[in-house]
Amino acid sequence: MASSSALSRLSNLHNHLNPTDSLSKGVKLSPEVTEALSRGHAVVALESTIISHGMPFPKNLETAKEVEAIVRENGAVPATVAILDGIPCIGLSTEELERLAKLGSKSQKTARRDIAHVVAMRANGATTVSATMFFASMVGIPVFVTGGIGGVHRHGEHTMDISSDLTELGRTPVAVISAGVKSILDIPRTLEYLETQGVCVAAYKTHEFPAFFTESSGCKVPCRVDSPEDCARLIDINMKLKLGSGILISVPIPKEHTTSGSLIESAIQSALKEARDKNIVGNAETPFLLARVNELTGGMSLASNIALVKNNALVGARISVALSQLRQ
Ligand code: PSU
Ligand code: MN
Repeated sequence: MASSSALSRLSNLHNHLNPTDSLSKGVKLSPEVTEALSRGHAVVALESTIISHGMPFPKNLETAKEVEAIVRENGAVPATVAILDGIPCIGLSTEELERLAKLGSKSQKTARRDIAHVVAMRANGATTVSATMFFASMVGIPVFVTGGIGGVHRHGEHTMDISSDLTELGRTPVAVISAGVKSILDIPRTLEYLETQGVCVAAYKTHEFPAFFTESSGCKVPCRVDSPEDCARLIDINMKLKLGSGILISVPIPKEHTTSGSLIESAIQSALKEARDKNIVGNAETPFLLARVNELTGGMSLASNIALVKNNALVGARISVALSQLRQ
């Protein structure tokens, strides 16, 4: 009988694509990502909507570069995902990253439902969590770092505005490292929805689900993890059992960077009211709320946002390294 490490090597090989495979699948991998995947080294996928629609230029570019640097310093290769001129790219060059950051909201916010359209139009698309998970899974990258994921919007029980990030987590075996869900959303309903989708929701060094700008949401999580190795084991078992669903690993914002909860809450309330008054709905709502909350908090929310993304990159890179060691 083959040993379990031989089995995991086999399944690794199966997951890895060479450049010819990737072109035949209609995606382009950067040379660095191709090399890392073929050697079984740690790779961390990164989304691009956070760059194009989540932060203003030039802070977005600066942050994207710093996040990639943190991933590298911690032993993994960053693979930022975006669609450029209709080609899904996994791993961007500095020029490509700059192009995307400058395009900002002129690029199309691309969730799973938008992928075929953006590619068919040979357009530029910034991938959300759902689309990034799709591409990461396609090429065998099991770890993906972001700031916050989408969720069930407030009043979602009436509008049915539920981010496709949640259904993607139910159908794609990628671990998403995030700081939880912003309280612009309905956090308890988001967790209920993830349970229905069969998603393993874990919290890092805590029993509580974090609320992005603050460490606590008042909601407990079913699974606590205390180290990168704990997370790596969870991801490895999820893959070996072929559960097929994703894992949400929520990492609370570091204490020193939390924005005052009451300041954020009042900014969120004003921004939500404005969105309703201006009838801003659908995929425009999240970028609108992010920008308004930042204006209303005098830039404090952006500073917190950047700090937590960097912290997630650090944790995510360590998880990815622990996972590649486990699968050696
Ligand atoms: N939440 C954030 N920052 C972001 C997003 C969400 O704090 O940049 C982006 C992510 O790309 C996420 C997307 O996948 O918004 C969700 O959008 P929607 O709510 O339209 O599904
Ligand atoms: Mn939506």
